[in-house]
Amino acid sequence: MRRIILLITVAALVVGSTLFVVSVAGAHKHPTAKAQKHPTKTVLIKNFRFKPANITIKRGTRVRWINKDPHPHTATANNKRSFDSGRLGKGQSYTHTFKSAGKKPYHCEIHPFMRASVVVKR
Ligand SMILES: [Cu+2]
Repeated sequence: MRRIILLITVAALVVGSTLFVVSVAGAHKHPTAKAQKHPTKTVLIKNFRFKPANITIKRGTRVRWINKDPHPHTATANNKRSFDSGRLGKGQSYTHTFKSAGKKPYHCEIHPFMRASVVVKR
């Protein structure tokens, strides 16, 4: 009887530690690798403004716009082709990865006075 209890205890320890090692390894690998591949910059849309309005980033950077206003907004490239968030409701966000260098002016389609830009460096 004692042997059985001992065996069960050992088995439980082995399974438990294996699960622990796997979960720790998994938790470590994933976000780090992803974050290094595409660093992310956040632009808030608040009080009818893009904050910060002008940002400079490196090529390959992801920009994430988050609408903090209770009103809908968009983040739309002035040329309409490079990127367009579409209508973002309260709390919604849109992400775009900038792959080519240059100055990318953009605005809000609903409130055209809301203007801002992203400068992408090589
Ligand atoms: Cu707007």
